[in-house]
Amino acid sequence: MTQQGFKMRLKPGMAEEYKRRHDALWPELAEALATAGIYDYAIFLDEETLILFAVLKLRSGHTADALPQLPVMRRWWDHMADIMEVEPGNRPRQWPLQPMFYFA
Ligand code: RM4
Repeated sequence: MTQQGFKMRLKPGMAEEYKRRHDALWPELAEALATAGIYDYAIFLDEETLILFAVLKLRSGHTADALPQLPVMRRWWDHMADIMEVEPGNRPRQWPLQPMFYFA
């Protein structure tokens, strides 16, 4: 297992909508994430800066690097592009975070 933390950024005024869309996460996307070896995936919002802090776990042998090629991932990113900061192509802008502490 490895753990990964990264941040993304929400557009102003979109917190409720972001939460609403993730509460209704598409089952086919949940399946794609699980099949890629992702679990224990959480996203928190810092309301002051609009930073979305994400933390997830990856099973050994995971295929998370191939997720951006999946049509369902692309569709989800298109669906989210109006409420998050995204790169050209609608992938969310993402900044890696350094692990500093872990208590199991
Ligand atoms: C986020 C963003 C991420 C995705 C999660 C499920 O808003 O689109 O890329 O992993 O949703």
